[in-house]
This record gives sequence, C-alpha cells and structure tokens, in this order.
Amino acid sequence: VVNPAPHLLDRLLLGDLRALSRLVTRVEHGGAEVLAWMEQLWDRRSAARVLGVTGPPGAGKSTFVDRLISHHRAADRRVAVLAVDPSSPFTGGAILGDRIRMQRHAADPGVFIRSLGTRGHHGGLTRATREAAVLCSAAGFDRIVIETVGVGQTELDVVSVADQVLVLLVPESGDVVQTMKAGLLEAADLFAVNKADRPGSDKLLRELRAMLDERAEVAQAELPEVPLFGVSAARGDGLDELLAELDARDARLASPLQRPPATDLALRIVGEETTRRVIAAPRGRRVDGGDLADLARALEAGEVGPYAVARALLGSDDEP
Ligand SMILES: Nc1nc2c(ncn2[C@@H]2O[C@H](COP(=O)(O)OP(=O)(O)OP(=O)(O)O)[C@@H](O)[C@H]2O)c(=O)[nH]1
Ligand SMILES: [Mg+2]
Repeated sequence: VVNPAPHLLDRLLLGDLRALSRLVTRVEHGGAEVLAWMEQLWDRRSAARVLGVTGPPGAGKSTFVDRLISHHRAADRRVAVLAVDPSSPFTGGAILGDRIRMQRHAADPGVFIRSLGTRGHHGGLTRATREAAVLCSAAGFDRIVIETVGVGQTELDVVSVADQVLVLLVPESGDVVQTMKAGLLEAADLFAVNKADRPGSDKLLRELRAMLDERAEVAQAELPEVPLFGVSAARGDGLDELLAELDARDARLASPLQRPPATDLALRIVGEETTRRVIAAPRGRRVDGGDLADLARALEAGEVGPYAVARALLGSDDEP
C-alpha cells in the first residue's frame, strides 16, 4: 500500500493549513494509518496551550471564541479552533453557525477553524478531537481552542484534552446547572455567565458561587479556586478580566500536549488506544506483563510516546 501521507506530514510540520485540513479529515474518518502518524508527530508537538470551551447550545461560545481569536492575534499568536458538535454527523467540517460567527478570521493565515462531527461510535469523537489537537500542535499553533456544544458527559470527555476548561453558561442555564451539578463542577476550571446584558446573570453567578463553596467545604483536600465571570461576548463587557485570567493561566500551566513525559494525558491515550484495539481485534497480539512493565518505564522516562506504546502493545488497526 502506498501511503500518500508522508509529504502531507512534512507539509503539516511546516505549518501548511491545507495539509492540516486534509489530515484532520483523515483523523475524523478514523483511518488505520492515523496511529502511525500520531506516533511520528508526538515528538513534534508545539508548546500549544489548549482551552476547552463548553456550554449549552446558543450560549455564545462561538461569539466568545471569535473575541478570543482577536485577542490572541493582537499578540501575534496563531490560533486553531476545533468546533466539535457531538450531535451532528461529520460533514467534512461545516457547522454553519460557528463558521459564520468566526467568519472575519477565515482569511487570516494565522487562524485555523475546523468543525468536527461524530461517526456515532462511542468515544470516537473524543479520540478524533485529541488527534486533531495533536495535528494542530505539530503544525505549530500557539493556542488550540476546542469548542463543544453541550454540558453532558460526552462533551466533557471531548474537552478532556484541554489544559483548562471554560464552561460558558447563560442566565437561563439554572436548570442545566442543577441537573449537571457534580460533573460540571468537576470539569470546569473557570465559569463565565454570558449574556450579562440580560436579566438573571447575577443570580446564576451567586448560585454557582454557593455550589462551589459547598463543594469546597465537603471536600477533604484543598480544591483549586474556580473563578467566575459575568460577561457579554457580543458587547465585550467583562471580557478583559476573563481574557487576562486565561492568559495568566496559560503562562502558569505546562500544556499536557507538550509536557513530558508520562502525563495523565499520555497514560489515558495508552489506556484508551490499547482498549480500543483489543475490543476491535480480539485475536490481536497478546501482551504479557514484561512488555507492559518495560513500556511503562520507557513512557515514564519519556523515551517513547503514548501512541508508540499503544502500537508496540497491539500493532496498528490494520495489522492482524
Ligand atoms: N444578548 C446577547 N446575545 C449574545 C451574546 N453573545 C452571543 N449572543 C447571541 O447568542 C446567539 C448564539 O451565539 P453563538 O456564539 O453562536 O452561540 P454558541 O454557544 O456558539 O452556539 P452553538 O455553537 O450553536 O451551541 C447569537 O445570536 C449571538 O449573537 C451576549 O453577550 N448577549
Ligand atoms: Mg458555536
């Protein structure tokens, strides 16, 4: 089989956006060759910071991300946006509303905006999103933003690749907050209540504050501070504070896409990739404990990456 990918990968590493776009499509379709690419690209990742932005439909996520892109571009940072909609089938990457909302950045070569849909199988979108983030990182972006619609477990899984997760709510989100309580509080590093130009935003901020305080009281360990912001993405109110906080956190954090060697993310990739392969090919290569221990040591020492470990354990998807 002739693999047309090598030159695509070379172009990706030079920051070629068309190569990136084609590779994201291949990742979205879940081709057997993807794991080998991930293995090759793992060591070529940039120091990209990854922000997850999630919240209910129509909360103003894309309006906010559009502002965020402008903010980063003013500081000459290259920004990739992956707009993920777990409820829509993949379409080659067009979720219309998101495109329109961020249209003014479409011609900017320092910006890459791409939609990702689902093929319906469990976990597939999370994996595709993570792989797309690795591609964006290898293409040299400084910031990667993952926008995903919804606040259920699937959406929270999708943003699990992010360094930090901003949950964007609106004054009408009170019910969402009550039903999602635990998962949402776990997942959010920051909350913003958007559409503060409408009534009810102070009330929701107070409810969130009370829930976070209650959680901190119940927890045995010291929990990280979860800042709350009232903003209007459309008007720009309150955004300076939120953007400054995001920048301060970016400066503090080491990106999990970049941080060597055996990070939570790397371990999760090994676990998920190997599990998936075992399920897909029950007659696949067997692993004995010795292999696993050696590989775990090598991963811990940063001598190999997680995709290489998955492949060493179980081979590629196309290998019997
Ligand atoms: N009043 C008001 N409307 C806003 C604000 N921010 C966004 N909107 C409007 O809310 C609508 C939805 O905005 P989007 O940015 O597309 O929201 P989204 O969360 O990305 O939507 P989906 O991706 O479809 O879930 C648009 O009509 C925006 O103009 C705001 O601060 N105040
Ligand atoms: Mg949107």
